[in-house]
Amino acid sequence: MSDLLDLRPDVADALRENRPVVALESTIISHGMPYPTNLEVARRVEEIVRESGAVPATIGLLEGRIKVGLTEEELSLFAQAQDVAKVSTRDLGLVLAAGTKGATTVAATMIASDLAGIRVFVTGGLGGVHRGAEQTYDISADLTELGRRRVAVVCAGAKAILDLPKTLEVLETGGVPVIGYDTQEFPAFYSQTSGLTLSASVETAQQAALAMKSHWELGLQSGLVLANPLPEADALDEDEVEAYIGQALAEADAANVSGKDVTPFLLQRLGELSKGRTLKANIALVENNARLGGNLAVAFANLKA
Ligand code: PSU
Ligand code: MN
Repeated sequence: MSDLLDLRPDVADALRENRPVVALESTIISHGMPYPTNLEVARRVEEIVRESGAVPATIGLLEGRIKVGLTEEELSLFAQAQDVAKVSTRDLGLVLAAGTKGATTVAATMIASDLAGIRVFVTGGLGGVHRGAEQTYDISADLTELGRRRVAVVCAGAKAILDLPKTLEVLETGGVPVIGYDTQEFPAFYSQTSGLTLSASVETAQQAALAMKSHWELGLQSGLVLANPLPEADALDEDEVEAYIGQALAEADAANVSGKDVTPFLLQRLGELSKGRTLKANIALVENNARLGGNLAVAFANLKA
């Protein structure tokens, strides 16, 4: 295991004893939601994972180390500090070398999870192929790491701000199974459906755990996606969200927002335009994913026992 990893003692114990652990990312805390909601959600998500019988490990970079399992104090730091970099694959080594604070994206969290031996990771929505990528080439490194890290990512699909058909195509190219949980369709983050049919679906966490086991028994090095639609009661009207996305994208373009600032900008503008309703849905779907991710980690640990 890399010398750069610092495992919180309860995470280290659980991993050594083959007990279930769930990785959680910190970009959603530092760059995905406003304070203090972000801190409340980060705590609540950990609590849900614990209730399911798994140990939560929120991952972030501090003082040149990859912290696997942030303390309560560290969580609060990531929720409030203004000088936390958004860290994807390309940034990891540099931020560690500089010894500065870094919040890990899906891509960077997958790398840390894989190194630590944590096979289940819960987030809100994947990064993916941005709309207009044929001009901008903006494709999240989340998809690259999904193609080469042995981690199952539980999410509500990819964020609705993206080009979802192209995102699925890139995942297919990367050899990443995208499995619908109790659905045949790829969920669209704020809504349960996207009109895009998936090649696989499961009805239980146990079935998903079996798929992980076979996938990796083959020696495949890619991850899996378990796509979990948000609860119906929390879903937003698709046409309404589309209108907000159209406006937010136009504003991003006008303000020359590019690169890693695009996703945080869009999420924040959607929250403002919807008067907080997209944020509320985002919270509901992350909590919903934490529940499923906890169960998945427990089922996967039972297979190995
Ligand atoms: N899921 C959420 N909110 C977020 C993210 C995911 O509900 O803010 C973050 C993840 O960290 C993901 C990142 O990796 O957005 C994607 O950023 P980009 O498109 O720049 O790769
Ligand atoms: Mn990007």
